[in-house]
Amino acid sequence: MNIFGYRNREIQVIKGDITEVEADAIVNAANKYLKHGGGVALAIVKKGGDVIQKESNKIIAEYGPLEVGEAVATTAGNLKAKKVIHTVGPVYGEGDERNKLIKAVYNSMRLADSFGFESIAFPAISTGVYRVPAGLAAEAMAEGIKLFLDENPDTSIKKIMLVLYTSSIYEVFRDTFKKLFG
Ligand code: AR6
Repeated sequence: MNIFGYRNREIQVIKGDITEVEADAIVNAANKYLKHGGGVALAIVKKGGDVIQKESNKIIAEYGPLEVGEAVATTAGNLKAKKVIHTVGPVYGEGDERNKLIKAVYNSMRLADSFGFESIAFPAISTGVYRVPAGLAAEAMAEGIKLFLDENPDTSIKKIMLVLYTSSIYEVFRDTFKKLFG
């Protein structure tokens, strides 16, 4: 584990499975329709229970599909977290990937803050099915965290965790966060 600090907040870069993490909110790398059919989304629904997909369906029925960079919350079902925050990252090649990832991180943190949460855990958004290179995702996610903490110095969030599933993506995030926060 690697621990960094920024504006009196703790940032942890961890290799692991986000469904096992103890955090008030865990973030899901979702699609616009909140159809949790693969990747980290499927792992979250499998362990958290079908109630997560059911609440997701309700959100879509009521509000329509999400925009890239938007974030919404559902129950976390059987997971240790209090909420799952679903955000939509960009597909590599669609354009403006960096800003869209910054927005996804910012909006997820804003939502966690609105619940008064003290901890939030992120996966490497867009680096699986959506094919964004890990270096680009790591830099943009770090920038999103910085921006949120710069603009919201009194946030309830005290701990931000990056939970990376594969060794290669973990190494890229560790090195990038060391460069930017170390
Ligand atoms: N814990 C942490 N990270 C994980 C886990 C886990 N249990 N499982 C996978 N990852 P992806 P995307 C990593 O594809 O690229 C889904 O079908 C994985 O190694 O889950 O944003 C959605 O429903 C990768 O680094 O998300 C969308 O349709 C990272 O999570 C679409 O994929 C993200 O990979 C979203 O694609």
